[in-house]
Amino acid sequence: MKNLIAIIFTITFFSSCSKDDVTPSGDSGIKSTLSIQFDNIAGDKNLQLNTGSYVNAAGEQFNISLLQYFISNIKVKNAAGTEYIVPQDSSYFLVSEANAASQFVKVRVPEGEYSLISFVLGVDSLRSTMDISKRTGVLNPSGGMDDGMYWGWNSGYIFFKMEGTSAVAPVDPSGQNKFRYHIGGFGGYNAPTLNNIRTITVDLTAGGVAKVRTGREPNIHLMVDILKMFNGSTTVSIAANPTVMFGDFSAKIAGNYVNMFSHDHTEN
Ligand SMILES: [Cu+2]
Repeated sequence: MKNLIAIIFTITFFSSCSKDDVTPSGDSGIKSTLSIQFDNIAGDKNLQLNTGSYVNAAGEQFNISLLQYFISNIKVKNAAGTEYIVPQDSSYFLVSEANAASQFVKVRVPEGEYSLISFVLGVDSLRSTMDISKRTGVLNPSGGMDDGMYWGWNSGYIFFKMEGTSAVAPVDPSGQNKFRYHIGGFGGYNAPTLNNIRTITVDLTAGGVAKVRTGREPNIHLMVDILKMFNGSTTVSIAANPTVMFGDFSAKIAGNYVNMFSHDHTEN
């Protein structure tokens, strides 16, 4: 009996990717939950930390040991062009490949049908410089942020952090051939500096609009292809740039990683 309950729970839990279609209610102003799934992949492969092996456009084979990034400032738009901005205080998320639950970002939006979603990859400059009391939850730099996504007051948050190993990377003190991409830069606090804040807009029309209404939780299933970080307008070579942090080359990586996100489908 216990096994049966476990099976029913498992089916219920994993069936969120195959909901039936139902007619949505009208635009009532009542808010309901919208889920946005960040499904990390590497080309045509599912991303597997440590065990997965991938090859970039430079022909370098590598593994990924860590992948996490901030998603913030979420907005949705319906076909009529009406935009809804999720209240900013409820619009900061840390997506981590090591934490399955974190890959489902949940926001409250008015009931309606949304054909466009946009979000910031990173943390905006205003929030980065706010008093610590306004930077709680995933933004709390001191409260057990063991994921190390904060550099300090002037440099701010690391927006995107990816680490792994590759035979072409130099050997670090731990004896591993490690590469590290820690990308951030919010444009400066006292003086303008590097600004790697990027807004990503995804059209949902082809893959299916999100029908938000009470009692259902539509899920916008996005694919996040980490190979696009290497393969874009700049071909990023691990051998040439094994460690990229707060420096000019990080803008090239940000220029590539804006193209990681694509809409696969929506479960309504
Ligand atoms: Cu899905």
